[in-house]
Amino acid sequence: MTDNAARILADYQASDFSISTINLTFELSDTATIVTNEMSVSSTNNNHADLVLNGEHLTLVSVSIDGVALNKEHYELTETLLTIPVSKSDFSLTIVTEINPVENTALEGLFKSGGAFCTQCEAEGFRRISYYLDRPDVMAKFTTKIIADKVKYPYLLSNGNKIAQGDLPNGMHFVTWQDPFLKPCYLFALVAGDFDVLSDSYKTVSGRDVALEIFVDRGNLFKAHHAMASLKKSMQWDEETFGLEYDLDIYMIVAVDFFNMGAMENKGLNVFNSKFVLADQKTATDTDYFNVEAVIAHEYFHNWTGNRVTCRDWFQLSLKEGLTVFRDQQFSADMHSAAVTRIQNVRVLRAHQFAEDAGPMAHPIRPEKVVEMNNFYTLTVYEKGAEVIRMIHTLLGKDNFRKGMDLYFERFDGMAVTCDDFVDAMADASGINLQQFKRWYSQSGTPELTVIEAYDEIKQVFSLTVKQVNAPSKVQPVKGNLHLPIKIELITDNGKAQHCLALTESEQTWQFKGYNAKPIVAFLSGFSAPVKVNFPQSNHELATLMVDASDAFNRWDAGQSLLTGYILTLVKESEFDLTETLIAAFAKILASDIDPALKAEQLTLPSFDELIDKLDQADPIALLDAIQKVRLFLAKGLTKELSLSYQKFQGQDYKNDGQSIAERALKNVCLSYLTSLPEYHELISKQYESSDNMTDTLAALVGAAKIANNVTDQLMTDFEQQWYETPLVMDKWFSIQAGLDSEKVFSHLESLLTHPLFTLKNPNRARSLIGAFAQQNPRYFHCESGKGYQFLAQQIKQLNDINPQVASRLITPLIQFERFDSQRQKIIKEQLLELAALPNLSKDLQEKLDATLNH
Ligand code: B3K
Ligand code: ZN
Repeated sequence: MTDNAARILADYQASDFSISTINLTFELSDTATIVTNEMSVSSTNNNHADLVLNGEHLTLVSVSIDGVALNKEHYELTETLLTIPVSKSDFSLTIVTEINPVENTALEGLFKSGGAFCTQCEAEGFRRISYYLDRPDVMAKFTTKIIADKVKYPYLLSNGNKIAQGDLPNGMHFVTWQDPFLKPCYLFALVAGDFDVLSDSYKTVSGRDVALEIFVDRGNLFKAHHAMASLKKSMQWDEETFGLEYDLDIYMIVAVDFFNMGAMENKGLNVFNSKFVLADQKTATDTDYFNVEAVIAHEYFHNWTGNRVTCRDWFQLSLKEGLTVFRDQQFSADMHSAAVTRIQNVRVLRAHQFAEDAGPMAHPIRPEKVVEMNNFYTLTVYEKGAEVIRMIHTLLGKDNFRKGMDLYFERFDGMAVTCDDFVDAMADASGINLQQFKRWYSQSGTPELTVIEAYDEIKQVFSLTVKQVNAPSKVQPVKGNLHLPIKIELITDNGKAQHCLALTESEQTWQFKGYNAKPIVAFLSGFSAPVKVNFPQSNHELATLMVDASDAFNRWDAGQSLLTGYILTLVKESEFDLTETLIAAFAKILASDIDPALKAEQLTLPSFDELIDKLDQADPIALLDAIQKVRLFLAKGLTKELSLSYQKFQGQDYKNDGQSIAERALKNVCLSYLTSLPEYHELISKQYESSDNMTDTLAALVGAAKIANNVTDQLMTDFEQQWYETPLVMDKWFSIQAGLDSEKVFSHLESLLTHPLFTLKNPNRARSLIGAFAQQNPRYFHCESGKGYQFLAQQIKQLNDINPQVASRLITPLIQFERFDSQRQKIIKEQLLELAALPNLSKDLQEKLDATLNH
């Protein structure tokens, strides 16, 4: 089996060996850390198999069994495996390895982030620390001793409880930690460094005191309070909502600047990207505050959904991720506006998950074939996975869902299980049959629904027919019908009626009696299923729904459909007249007294990514021009109203409560419309200069990047000088420059690559420039010359050697090239072929390029 061979779900076999305890000793050093790993190993069957341990980028120092050293003839060593023939069924195995944290730019295993040592083991990073059975169904009790220089590394942290500590000769010290819970190695963590610590405590519902500690870089303590408050809210919410209590005496969070993703739920010791911990008025936007709270909650919720009950194998990743995303979404909905939270979830799904599900890397939420597991931490597994859990919640109802969760923990606490186990617990607890529903786990692609209305005036019967199509793909040529809940509302002059329809067949018709006029249908209330809907409703009906539908998602969605209709027509017909219906509908919204945050969502145009999904092989520039026309049309038609709303909320003192956040959101949407008109450009520098918070400052700068004139340069220079020493804010600065709406962006990009603060080695920084350009500057990323694509491909080439995970994420817009016109497809394909020919192509990129080029 070669390294790049795919692993297949159907090939799963239980391990021939178990490991009951593992004692790790780390002698930390920048370039030569020594890891001593003593394991108690037992055979689980009579297969008499060799013990095959995973290990990568390790220097093996020694191996011994029951204290007897093995020499080289006694084992076989390759770049990825250590194979040891064994004759006993129970034995102690000690392996000593040497690793080089400083050279580890992939940021998997043990690495250095600034001055601190830290680890990232999920999915398969532990094998870069020591030889081990690196799979989630092998669960052991971990004891970890860390030895390091006392001055440089005063804090030595690992999972569980501290059981010993002391000083050692030569200025060294040690701390020993023991985690009483069995866990797979992907949940192992170690951190060593010098930090400021924010300490607090939480009394659980049963009265236990839990110490809470947040570790941040020195000088950043004042930015950790929001994270701490978020943690406490999460702990309380999980007790109240699911009866789930924290289980150790201490919960630690460490913020680091070098991190591949958002955060990691290691047992008792979460490691976080500092982006999702640090927040204060001056440096964090309202969105940053929201995200810090959501990610803190997400990782905390993993303690039960992920850690106490974990995955049998990595194909089951959505067991913990889909469920935990659903839980964090529910939490955010309870903490803030449920409607706005839901709308934002749907935007992400439509803009990005649908594209993934239609592209070359499409996979079911439970993938069946994986080359590099890190490639499967996707919007599909996470966000669509959460939608699947949400549908179970809708089909069962809240109370039955809770019963299902209780049964799930009763059956599986302390175990490594499958998605089927979860769904079975839900079905058994509720008595609701979920057999057909399980297809959501094995089928990829976004289902498409077509809705047909019929009204019989004589019988006074309204009927609604819904068809579902699950289009075949190369990998899945035959797909079955799915079981999905469709919530609707029928609206007439006499009233409104809500229904929840269960669609299970390819076509079903529902009849509603006693209608003396045809009702207007609000379809898919709350976005009750992750589907595309083809339901031609008239502009008049949509305008009515925008105001009259009971469900906020439906009201918002009707507005989005109306706007989408106009924009897509404009893509085809450049001289199409925009009607007053649009102006009237949006004027009504602006004048209404609904939550300003919801207004902001209603006024926000569907994004480029959401729209391109509705076109076939589109010219991206034609789409952008159409969006711009509608934006200008609304700005001109609603100037007075926009300006009134803007003035109403501009210039207030900063407050961090829901109402103020909502008002800022609305104000800044108004700003972005108004500043598409030259006579309002001056608002940009005015707002920038008077701002007392990052939300308003950034909104002004985004506006500046759109107008791209000398004011832009001035503001950018000012901002750079002010924030040069603050990495997370400088990330924003890089992103805004990457979004410059001018041909000049290319020369800017080139000079930013050589900016003293730029480095591809820091994932946040790499993403802030390269990712932001590819995702937030469609006009120049997709420019006809192909320069944008070339720029991205060049950077991916370098990242391939530095950090394959980051490279593999950034390649997404290129592999989805079939969405664009044939000329662009050709240029992108050339870039992909060049990348595929790289001499040291990582398996992360290789898997995606194979799927794309053989699509
Ligand atoms: N479980 C981690 C993600 C690990 C990603 C590995 N490439 C964070 C989370 O989902 O909570
Ligand atoms: Zn997660």
